[in-house]
Amino acid sequence: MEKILSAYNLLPGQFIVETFGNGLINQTWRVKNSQDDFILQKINHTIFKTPENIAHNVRILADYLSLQHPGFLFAAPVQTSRNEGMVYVNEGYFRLTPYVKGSHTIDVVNKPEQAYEAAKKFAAFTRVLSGFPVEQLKITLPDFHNLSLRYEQFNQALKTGDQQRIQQSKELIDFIILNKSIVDKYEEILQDPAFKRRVTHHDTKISNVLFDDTDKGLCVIDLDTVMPGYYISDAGDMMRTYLSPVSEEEKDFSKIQVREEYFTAIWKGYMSEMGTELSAEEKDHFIYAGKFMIYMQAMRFLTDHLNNDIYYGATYKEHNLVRAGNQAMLLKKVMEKEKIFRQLMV
Ligand code: GN1
Ligand code: MG
Repeated sequence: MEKILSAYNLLPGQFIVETFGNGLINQTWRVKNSQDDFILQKINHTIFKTPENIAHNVRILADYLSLQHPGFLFAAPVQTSRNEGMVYVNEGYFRLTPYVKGSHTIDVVNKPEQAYEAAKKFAAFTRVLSGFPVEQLKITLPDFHNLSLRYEQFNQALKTGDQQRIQQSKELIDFIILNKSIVDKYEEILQDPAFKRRVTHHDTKISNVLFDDTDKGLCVIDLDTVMPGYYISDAGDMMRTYLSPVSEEEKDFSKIQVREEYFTAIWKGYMSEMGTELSAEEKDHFIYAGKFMIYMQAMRFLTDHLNNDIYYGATYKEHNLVRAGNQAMLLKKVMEKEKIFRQLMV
């Protein structure tokens, strides 16, 4: 901590450091005293193999926004005294971001207004960057939302994964294979000129939005996975994480529900900013976005279970199997609601 804070010309002895948040990949702390308040994050270097790409992306976006949309709130990291966007010490890569005054995050969406606000903020992020040359962004996680590759990795795990786990997971394996048409549709999208590659956040869970004390959205945070992508990643991950009152961690699947008013809130919030940017074809795939992301997450958790939890880790033996089953249940429930959702897309 000493070395890290010194790189920012901060005196370590003068700060209180507490762990913060609950992401699966990066570790986060709040670093504060009576004057200053920061969020410190350790970038998971085994997953983000080129952390300098993250720093590069955030820097060029911050520069663009300060010229083109100076009023837009963007959570840019503090530069070190050597004018770098992150510090490297023996323990890894760290970056410091100012804590946005008066902001708070939430872990569970329990009011449709929160879903609306979040969807609006993620959409605004993509919209204000619609003039930004997206190919200038570096790839921080290759093939992150490449569903075809995820399907291949799943197939690979069926060959080389833990035999006993494969036997025990038959039902879920079959479910993934049965819904392979979601992958086929993704491949059509890749070929479709009506789908535009845009500045995409790729991790739109609710805890990545800062709210003010009146519950209005302030800005989006956690910019590691900002890369060129399709809007279905962002819209879909909101559906994955806001529609149900319980998260991917819930073991009692009877609690998994798909709440229509939250679907409406995501749709309206997203379209309030992106409605004029998206093609008719893109909008028409709004429900598909949800299926795309939920299916991908079910498959990623299942693949990890078959591979003995090497990616996500596990706090109990069947952890990733439970998460995969949870997401498969969520997908089923979303598919049951497709007709109703269509009618809500006005
Ligand atoms: C990971 O670290 P966190 O919780 O923001 C993962 C996401 C998954 C999510 C599932 C880089 O995100 O893709 O949707 O877990 N991020 C990475 O909880 O793999
Ligand atoms: Mg994240």
